[in-house]
Amino acid sequence: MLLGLSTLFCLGEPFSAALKRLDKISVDHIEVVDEGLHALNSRRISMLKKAVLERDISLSVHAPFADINIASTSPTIRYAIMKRLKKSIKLSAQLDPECWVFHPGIRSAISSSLRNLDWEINLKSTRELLREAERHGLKIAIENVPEPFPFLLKRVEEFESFYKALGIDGLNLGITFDVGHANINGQINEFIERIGNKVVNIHVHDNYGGSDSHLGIGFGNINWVEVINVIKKINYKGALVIESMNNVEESIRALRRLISE
Ligand SMILES: [Mn+2]
Repeated sequence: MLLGLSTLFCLGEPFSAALKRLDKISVDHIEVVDEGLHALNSRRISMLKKAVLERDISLSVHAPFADINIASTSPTIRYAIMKRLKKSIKLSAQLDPECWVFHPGIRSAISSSLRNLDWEINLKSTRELLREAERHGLKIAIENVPEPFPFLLKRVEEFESFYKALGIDGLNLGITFDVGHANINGQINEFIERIGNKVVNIHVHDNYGGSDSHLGIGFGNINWVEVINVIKKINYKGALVIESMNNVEESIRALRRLISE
């Protein structure tokens, strides 16, 4: 397993400053968040390519997620969202990342009147992203997201229904398993046991099971020894991407110890 770090914790810093900071942190993998001050463009792609060559690390990209809802029931808004995501896919492909991670859609405010429409649009958008990614030779993965937000895919049962509905298209879609998010609905083991074979990317951060606080590893109530053992059982070879907002250095040390045990 590789030790990875998301740029989420330094998203408030200008991109070049963040890269400089990351240069001093020893990890095997970096997940670049294509958002805000770090939104991908040709200049930032060149800087990242240089860092990859110099440091011999692998990359993944987190798709834009602010104001993004792939299940939007408004055709105009959905058009803008898909345009932004397709731009991210196209730019990310130039980095040849392990995968491109995106969030499932959000339940519509008129969901009760238009039953299942948001669910259907979520499927339609996912298929569209899969086609776009295939055109650019990119592997994509959908992430389990936390309570209490009205996302369509939070629980393992919802993922199972989603994959059933996707049918053959689902074969090319991986899962980013977010351990912190799964802790909030008490399904860490369920995810690994039931859909562990789809997992291509893993996010790690801690919390107390109540809110999605993205704490450092060991700073919440997650039993990391148990988590790493469960992950080892599915023979996962990818990166464990730290998505903590604070105590990043401590998280890296803790995770390094856990992986090597
Ligand atoms: Mn995550």
